[in-house]
Amino acid sequence: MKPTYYITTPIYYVNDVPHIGHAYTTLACDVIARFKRLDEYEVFFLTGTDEHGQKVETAAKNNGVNPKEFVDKVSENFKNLLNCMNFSNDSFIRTTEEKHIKSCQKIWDKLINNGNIYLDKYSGWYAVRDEAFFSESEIVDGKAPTGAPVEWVEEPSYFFNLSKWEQKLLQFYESNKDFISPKTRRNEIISFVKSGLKDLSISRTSFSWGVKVPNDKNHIMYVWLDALTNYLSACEYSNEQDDKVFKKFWPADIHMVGKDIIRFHAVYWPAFLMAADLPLPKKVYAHGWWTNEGNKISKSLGNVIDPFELVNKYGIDQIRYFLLREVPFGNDGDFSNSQLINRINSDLANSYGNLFQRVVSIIFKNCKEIIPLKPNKFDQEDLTLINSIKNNLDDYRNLIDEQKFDQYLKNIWIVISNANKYIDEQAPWALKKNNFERMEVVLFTLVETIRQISILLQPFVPHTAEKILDHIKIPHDQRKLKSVDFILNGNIEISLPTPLFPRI
Ligand code: ME8
Repeated sequence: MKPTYYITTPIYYVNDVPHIGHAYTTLACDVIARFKRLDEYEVFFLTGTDEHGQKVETAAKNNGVNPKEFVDKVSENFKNLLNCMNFSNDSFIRTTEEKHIKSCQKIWDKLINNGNIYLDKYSGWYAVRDEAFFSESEIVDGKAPTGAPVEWVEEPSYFFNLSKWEQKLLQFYESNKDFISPKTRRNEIISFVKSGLKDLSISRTSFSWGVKVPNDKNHIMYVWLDALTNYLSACEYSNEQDDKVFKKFWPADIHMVGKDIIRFHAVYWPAFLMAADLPLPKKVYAHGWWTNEGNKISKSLGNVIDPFELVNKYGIDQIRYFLLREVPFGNDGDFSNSQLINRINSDLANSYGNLFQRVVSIIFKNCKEIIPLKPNKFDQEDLTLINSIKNNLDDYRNLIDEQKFDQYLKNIWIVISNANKYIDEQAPWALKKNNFERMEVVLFTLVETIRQISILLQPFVPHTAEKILDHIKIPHDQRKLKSVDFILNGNIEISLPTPLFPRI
């Protein structure tokens, strides 16, 4: 039986259109999901939309439609982003779906039956933009610490006894060192929990766009309890008849989020799960924040980066590569058009694209359009190149497990650059006249190296890697990670390729 791997993105609020930040998180998950599939895991890759709460209700009102009509429409924009970026999610959850509503009510019942929910009254600050409660001491110049405007809320509310879970959470972080990644986030969360947790208001009565609290018509669930539960709903937590899927995939291997929502995922979520007697996810990874040419990305500044436009202008694989290569994952990054163009021209067109183009053209011209047969004997420099990926597969596995995408790509680009140097040094065009056999060994070595590189690049630049592997006629069942270990047979007829990455 294959090992399983469950990976999730945040579910995005449908108050607005998708932007580059949403595309970035889902892209990181897509790369991991694709890599794990290549490594023969059974993957469940989930994304979706967060459709309840005051923020969405207000957005619907501002658009003059009822919330259901509004969420149906905006949720489509997020679905369209999947195609646009070539994402390979296995499921798309919407929090207005029946099975999700049932899940929320099931976890609520579990929490209340376990004695972790009580009825009281909330009075304090609430920021609709963050959908979060803030204590008096957190308010800075009349605003939430995130800069969001706050309003005073006073209403009856159910509370979750978060304070009771403080020590258990700290123990859990202590015995699961990778649960919160990267390390800086872990430290931040531990000191937040150590500073003392207050019980959490988990229902609202002043508006109605949410999941109804079981047995109390006046309350709807706090949107974050509702939203976090999506990770259970999608793997059939509420399916009482059949728990196979839930047993197979829960707990999730990784919840990928932005650093803005780490507290909800690394504090509230594990506390809810412990209180409901459910197993905890293995990892929460909070990545950094993109700015646009130095400025915070925001609708009011009019500088939102539209992923649909970028892909139309530069190409899907180009954008996928740039986003994960340019900034070490976990760090904040600044989006700049000139950097994007540099990366496309230097890394993709001049290095990877050119390597493939040169090798195939030389074979086309000098070997009667046929990739030479596997030679019986290699020189040391041929083997060094051929083994540079093959001998390091576990390093690539680790880099994906540690979410070090830029390092993974840097390592591959070292091989690409070595392969380009090897062509110059071996000069196969010169060998043609005096050592035809050696020329064939050199060209074979290069195609074999391109094969391995392209297998490993499939998760990042799926269209391009597919084009190359198709071009050198690698069968689909030989494109797995373990296929890197085979060696090409050669004797394959090829045509002249068109450039993979047009220079900009
Ligand atoms: O918070 N840079 O949804 P949301 C990088 N519904 N990533 C960014 C980004 C930026 N400038 N802007 C957004 C919510 N993101 C809740 C989540 S989960 C149970 C509920 C990404 O639409 C990043 O992943 O505000 C961030 O955490 C997420 O979008 C916030 O999306």
